[in-house]
Amino acid sequence: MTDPSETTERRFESNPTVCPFCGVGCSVEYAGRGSATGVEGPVNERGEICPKGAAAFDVVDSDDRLTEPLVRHDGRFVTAPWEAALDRAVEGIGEVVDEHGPDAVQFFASSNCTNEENYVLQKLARVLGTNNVDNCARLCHASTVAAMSERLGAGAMTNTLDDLGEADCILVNGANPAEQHPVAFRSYILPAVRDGATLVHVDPRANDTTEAADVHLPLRPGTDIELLNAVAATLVEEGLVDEAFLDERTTGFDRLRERLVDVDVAANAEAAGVEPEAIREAARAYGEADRAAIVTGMGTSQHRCGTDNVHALLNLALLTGNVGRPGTGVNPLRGQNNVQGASDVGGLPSVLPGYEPVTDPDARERVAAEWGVEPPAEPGLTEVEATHRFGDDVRAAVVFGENPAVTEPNATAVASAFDDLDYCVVIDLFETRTAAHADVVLPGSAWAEKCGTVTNTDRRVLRMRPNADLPGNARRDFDILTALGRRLTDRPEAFDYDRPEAAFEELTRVAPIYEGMSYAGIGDGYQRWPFDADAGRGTEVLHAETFATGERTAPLAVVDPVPPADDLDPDELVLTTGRVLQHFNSGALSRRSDRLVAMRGEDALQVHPSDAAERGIEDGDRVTVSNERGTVEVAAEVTPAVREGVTFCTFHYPEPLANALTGDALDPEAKIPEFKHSAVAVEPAAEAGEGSGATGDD
Ligand SMILES: Nc1nc2c(c(=O)[nH]1)N[C@H]1C(S)=C(S)[C@@H](COP(=O)(O)OP(=O)(O)OC[C@H]3O[C@@H](n4cnc5c(=O)[nH]c(N)nc54)[C@H](O)[C@@H]3O)O[C@H]1N2
Ligand SMILES: Nc1nc2c(c(=O)[nH]1)N[C@H]1C(S)=C(S)[C@@H](COP(=O)(O)OP(=O)(O)OC[C@H]3O[C@@H](n4cnc5c(=O)[nH]c(N)nc54)[C@H](O)[C@@H]3O)O[C@H]1N2
Ligand code: SF4
Ligand SMILES: [Mo]
Repeated sequence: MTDPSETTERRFESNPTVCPFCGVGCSVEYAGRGSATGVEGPVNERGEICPKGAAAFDVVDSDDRLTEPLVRHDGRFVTAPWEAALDRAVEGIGEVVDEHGPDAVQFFASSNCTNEENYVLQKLARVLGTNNVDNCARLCHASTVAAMSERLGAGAMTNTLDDLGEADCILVNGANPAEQHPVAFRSYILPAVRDGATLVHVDPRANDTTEAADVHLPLRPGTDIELLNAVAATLVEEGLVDEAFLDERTTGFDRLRERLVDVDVAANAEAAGVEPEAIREAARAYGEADRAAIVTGMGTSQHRCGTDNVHALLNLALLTGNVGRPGTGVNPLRGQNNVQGASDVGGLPSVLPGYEPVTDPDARERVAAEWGVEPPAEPGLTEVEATHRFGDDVRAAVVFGENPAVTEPNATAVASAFDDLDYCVVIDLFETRTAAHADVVLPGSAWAEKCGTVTNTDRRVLRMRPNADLPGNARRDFDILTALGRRLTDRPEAFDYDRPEAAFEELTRVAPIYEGMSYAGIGDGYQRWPFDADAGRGTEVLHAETFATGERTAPLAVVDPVPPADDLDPDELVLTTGRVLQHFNSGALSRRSDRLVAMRGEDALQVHPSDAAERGIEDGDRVTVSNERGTVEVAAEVTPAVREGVTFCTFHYPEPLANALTGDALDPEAKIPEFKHSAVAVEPAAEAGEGSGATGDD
């Protein structure tokens, strides 16, 4: 590849910033010739990065970037000057507000964007008069956050990446960090394993993480509670619980023990489809370790019982006293580079910046003192609830850096629901499938074109710095959002920031967990929340003396199995979906990179050899995958890596679209979708299909 600075007008310069491609938060900068290089940073201390990080500039420099605002004219998009496009957006949204009230508008915040941008977006929603703002943490760790907040008082990683290195046992449940958080895996988890820590991997598929595991429990998707209850029962039965910790730091042990003595480990093992002895081995590894850490991901969280799955995991940590010390805890690895921050700064419908409930009058008053307007007291809609109500009581949407027409479940229905809206504004880098349903599309700024902060998976606020100027007439997201705030609300002065830093300073005044932080304080390093302004440092290990609830004790919970929403016919397979190393989420970014596409071009459906043989399917054959929600065609990858009865594909490609098949069921508490369990029929495709859309639209 030639240096883009030589072939285009755009200017690139090297400034340490944060990789956009996962929540680990590696430091990268422009290295010339269209490439990123790792630079020594707080997380990647030796400058190490993964293949996605190395390809991160391919997105910035893609020819597909939107460079002019688009407005719909006679059903088609035409380019428009900024003023005209902003006027149209404000008029369209304004009309819906006038006619139906502010709760008829849904705001999608962006886990791919900065704290400052998300802070302004949620402020815009709330100053307009609605708490209808959510980000794709809803699709991701909403259930983890719900369970952990309820039991421990905070939904984030209890511990740090650094102190994972001190664990003697690491239980990875429903996560594949070797591919999804590569630097966390290689630089933190793997060294602990090489140092003697036992790695237990609970995942229906064997993947790169499994390769390093001592124990692999290839459970049936959706049976985590059966499996984790059997682990808990073994801990109790074999005396591996921490009596002193149970006495001092927990409540409800007697009740849980009563239930666990009734758990038949062999029966639960059978329900989960694993060997009882493997469950006992995992329980012993975890229970006998001095310091045992849990790492959890989407395999745990993305179920209609996602919150209960996490409750079952939390029981293990509390039963064995593995909370509040280095090398222990429950550690959700977060998704995009700012999914933690988008939530921290209030991009959620039920909490204000810093997780203060919207229902708390004191919290609302504190915010009102800064904004001059009190935010509404009623929690707003979550994003999947909202799309289910498009055209009904939700009449307009502002979608900032999210692609729900590809990434929400039952996406075909979601895409057509967008057409039921009276008005839709999208702010993105590309003409995505979601943008295709918009009235106005505003061209925003990519990760390397912005200044601001992001908060990584272990609660570290890091600075982003521009490495490139903007393509064409694209604008900085921060400027787009503040312009919308000034025009849409009756408090234009509340959106008059001269720079992102001013929004960050305001954030530190309204979000208690960020109080005392500053750009200068972060510098080339980081500041971690909860931040102690007097001591000038953050808390590394949460819940040491008291839990973040303020209590000395946390409750144990009785958790009963919940069947998945889709019933399974005997001739059907369970489809579970997820990710691969070379691609990212909806693919809008990763498919812009020739080098990532060259590493892995098309999607494939993993099918177990015996399921394939039964259906007359051979490796590489085109197959159809169908259920009542849709039918997709894809190539089969016949492999024993998936367990019998289970099939797996990614959601990185618009065709075939995993989310054509996933269902509408939501966790009742966290409202997270059931991405990890759908019943599907798989059969050979009638005739050779067209190639998949690996380079098609988004
Ligand atoms: N390369 C790459 N990295 C990424 C991303 C990406 O798209 N590509 N996306 C980022 C984002 S937004 C996120 S949220 C994280 C997600 O990171 P992960 O949580 O690692 O993501 P997934 O691959 O969705 O799911 C993890 C594992 O859950 C397993 N699983 C499926 N069903 C079940 C089940 O019922 N029980 C259990 N125990 N396991 C199950 C899957 O086989 C899969 O290996 O990754 C981030 N990093
Ligand atoms: N079947 C299935 N579906 C899933 C999942 C699964 O495991 N299985 N996982 C779910 C999870 S965990 C997540 S997080 C979601 C992800 O869902 P999304 O957030 O919808 O997916 P992304 O591909 O990250 O899309 C982000 C959009 O933001 C745009 N964008 C990126 N950076 C910027 C920026 O700086 N500025 C602006 N303005 N736009 C930007 C991109 O072009 C893209 O269109 O998918 C969910 N969907
Ligand atoms: S591990 Fe994550 S943050 Fe680090 S380089 Fe890879 S994708 Fe980027
Ligand atoms: Mo995510």
